[in-house]
Amino acid sequence: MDVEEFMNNVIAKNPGEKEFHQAVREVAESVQPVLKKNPEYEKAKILERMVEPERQVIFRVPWMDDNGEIRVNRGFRIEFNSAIGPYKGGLRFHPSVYIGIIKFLGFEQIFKNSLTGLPIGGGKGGSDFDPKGKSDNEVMRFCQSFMSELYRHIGPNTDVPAGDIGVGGREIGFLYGQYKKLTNRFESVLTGKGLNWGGSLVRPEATGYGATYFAKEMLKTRNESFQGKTVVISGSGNVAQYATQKVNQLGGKVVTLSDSSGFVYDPDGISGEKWDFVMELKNVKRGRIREYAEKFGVDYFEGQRPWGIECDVAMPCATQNEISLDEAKKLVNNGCIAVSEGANMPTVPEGVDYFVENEVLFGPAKAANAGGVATSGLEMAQNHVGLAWTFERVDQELHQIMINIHKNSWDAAEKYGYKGNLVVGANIAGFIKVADAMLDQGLV
Ligand code: NDP
Ligand code: 2IT
Repeated sequence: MDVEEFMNNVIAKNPGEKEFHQAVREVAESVQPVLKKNPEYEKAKILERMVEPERQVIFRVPWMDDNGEIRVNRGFRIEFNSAIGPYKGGLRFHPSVYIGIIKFLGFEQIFKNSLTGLPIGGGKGGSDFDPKGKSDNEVMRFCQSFMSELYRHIGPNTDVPAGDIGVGGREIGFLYGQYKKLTNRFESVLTGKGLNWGGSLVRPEATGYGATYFAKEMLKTRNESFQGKTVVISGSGNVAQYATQKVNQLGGKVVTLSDSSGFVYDPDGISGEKWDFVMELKNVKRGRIREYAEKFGVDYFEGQRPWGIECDVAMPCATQNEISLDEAKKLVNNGCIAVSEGANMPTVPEGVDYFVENEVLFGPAKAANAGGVATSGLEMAQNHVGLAWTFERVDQELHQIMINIHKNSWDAAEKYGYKGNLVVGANIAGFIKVADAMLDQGLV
């Protein structure tokens, strides 16, 4: 297959969706050796079919703010691929959301979910709604309006949304309440639910823990561990918070956290009561990370990202394209040996290439952050049998899934002549399972 020609078609058909183009190009390039070896995939136009979502829903979300003013947002749910299971993927509420963001996330989700080894297809949704500065009541009214349309498109065996940026426990609660009111059904239609109403232990921790377990596996291949390592983390939301906790537990020291306004640098490490402060600040007070620097008397860098700080391991846990090529170079120059992507597509393509060329242990998002959706799969499994597993059991399953993802990605890379390249390995391992399922199911 000629990748340039393929990409020209994708770009012509999906104009202006640059994040989607970026995600598709990486997969298309990675799977070329597989297509060469297995002409049946090309003959069945598997890749051409994969880049076309099975269904895309775009809808109006009107709601009333606390001043009685009417606001209108746009809602999305893209049901990308159901070859191996019901559509599964998060909802993102952020002002930057447009169709190109939801499509890149939904496309990535297909391969990520495949890597988990669980029967879940790929989907994603969200809205350009900005939860920042909104009251709990405003968030509730928005979520109720959003679900008033979404409910007719989802279901426990059809499509099961969860959280992403701007959608956490609070939002999942309001969404679930409205779904239940509209359908009169208490069922596993969302994950990330509260523990009292069908949620799973470890789901809040899962993405951050998983990305850290993945980094641990990468470090092992060089007889290294987190013990005594300095770790730079971006973001201070769900993924960053629990990556920080797990790094601390494994003997590492996390020296930075950030939000969209800037980053804090705490050379003594963010742990213990300092970590508790972040949890309260971000999840209850919904404040800014700058307040951490004020509270503990450390440096705050307004408008900057943390990649210039010296570290052994970097974990981008905020958003897409948050590590530029220059920042990748800075990290390598400063001695960074491993990068584990907690966020989705946080490194620009040139940065990914630079890490790989310089033999940095690089865990691409669809492998490294798959622990979140994997644990969502475990939440669904518990819901289906009406049980709630212990923390230890879920954590063990999550840990084993991350070990398997690392091994399967490693093995696939080696098999196709890209030893050590987990970008190629994860794309290939994720792709083959979905491609084979599509072949089995005929032209649908
Ligand atoms: P949260 O909303 O809990 O936190 C997001 C964090 O990233 C905040 O600190 C936020 O800062 C920062 N951030 C968001 N957008 C930007 C931006 N444009 N520029 C700079 N900083 C930004 O989200 P999560 O922690 O859940 O998600 C973080 C990343 O992890 C995302 O890429 C998400 O897709 C990915 N992910 C999440 C999973 C999950 O289970 N939650 C699973 C797998 C991946 P601010 O508050 O200032 O906006
Ligand atoms: O990007 C992701 O994998 C998520 N936001 C989690 C999706 C899920 O269904 O748990």
